[in-house]
Amino acid sequence: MTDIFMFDRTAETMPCDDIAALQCKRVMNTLGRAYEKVPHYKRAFDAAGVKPDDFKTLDDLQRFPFTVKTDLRDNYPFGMFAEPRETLMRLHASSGTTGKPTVVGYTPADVELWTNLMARSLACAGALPGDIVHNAYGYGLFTGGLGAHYGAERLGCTVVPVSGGGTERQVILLEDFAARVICATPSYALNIAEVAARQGVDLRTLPVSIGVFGAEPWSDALRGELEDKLGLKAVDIYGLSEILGPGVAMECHVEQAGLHAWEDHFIFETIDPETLEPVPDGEPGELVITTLTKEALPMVRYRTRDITRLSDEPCSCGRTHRRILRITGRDDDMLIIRGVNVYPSQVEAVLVGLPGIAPHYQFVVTQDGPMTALRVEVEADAAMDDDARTAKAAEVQHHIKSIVGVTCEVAVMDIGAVPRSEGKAVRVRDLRK
Ligand code: DLL
Repeated sequence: MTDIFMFDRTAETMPCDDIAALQCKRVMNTLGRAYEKVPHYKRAFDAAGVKPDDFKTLDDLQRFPFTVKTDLRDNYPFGMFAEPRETLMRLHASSGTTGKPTVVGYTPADVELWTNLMARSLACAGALPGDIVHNAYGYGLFTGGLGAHYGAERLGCTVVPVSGGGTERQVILLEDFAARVICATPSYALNIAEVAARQGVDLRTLPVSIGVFGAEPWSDALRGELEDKLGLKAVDIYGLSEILGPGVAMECHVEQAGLHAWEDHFIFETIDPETLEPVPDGEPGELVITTLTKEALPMVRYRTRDITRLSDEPCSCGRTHRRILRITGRDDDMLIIRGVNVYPSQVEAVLVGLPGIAPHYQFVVTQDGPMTALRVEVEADAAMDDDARTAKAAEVQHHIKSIVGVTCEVAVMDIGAVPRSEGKAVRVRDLRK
């Protein structure tokens, strides 16, 4: 790694054994602090009959209880913090579908850690000191905007803190400021590309050449579409508020084949969400993360609900951290339609690139007697008469059935009828409740 970076990059290429030794040392600290400072962890460890001292080797982590989102809700707002509220520098929150938000807190050291990991992540994406970074992640309680902002500044970039929304203006700024890097959700990047086309701006001719896309599931098919429409290299970024925010794992621009999970600061496991037993690398499972260096909000075996696979295939970029393969979706977004498990991103992969269909879609879920029924609303990419629409719907339905294995109704809507996103896309309208 070159030394033009203003943060330490040696950990990215550490030998795997050294990473494991570091994890072992650091996790003892997390377990001890959680047990001593957070009543929830004391109760949970005691109920499971384990003490921090029982941890001797990394395998022992499996003896410790999981933490789940409702633990944060039950201790709302500050009950999970391991440091006094007065010492915190920042609060963020993510809104749930029901009730109170999930609140997370950061000490100055936590913000410093986050900043460095985001700088590391942006460099991994191919960003360089001196680049202009157009940051279209939302600023506010959502961690995307400020997380990318601090990281880009630490990397030595010039940040355009545009946030989400005002899409016409986004296009003007991309053109006038000539950013080399754009940060956005993939669905919002697609929206920007569509608005640019309407404004007569061809984004492919602009200097923007790296897209740092994440915060929601997306498919390799959409990656191809975004690379084509924006004329850039699209890389995936992963993170969640409960663990840090963006910058927990990042795809490298070299292989674009899964996200390097920053194992010097987190331990990653995958489990079967039903049996809670570990699943081997390469098999799909729910991602479970333990923080190693967070002060305010230590997380022990946090069940993310995100379904992915871990890979220890070496990467030609030289980074040694194992990779998280593309996240197919959240366990709680998975639908079971006539016995078939289906995630929105699987259907996205079918739709993108189908002739006559725009890459915008939404699932509408209804109850049909004892069965759950799925209607997939897609959009025509040009005006269509009723006969053409019916034929197109049958074609899309056939593709979904043959590739994803699920039978669903398909509605081909007018251009613009599927809602556009300015942040995380709403992929599912559940009318069952
Ligand atoms: O979405 C943090 C973030 C901001 C990540 C900007 C990347 C870029 P939350 O709002 O707490 O935090 O939502 C976290 O979003 O558990 C996943 O379900 C989903 N998610 C995040 N990144 C990806 C990704 C931010 N690359 C939740 N692929 C996570 C798929 C993702 N899903």
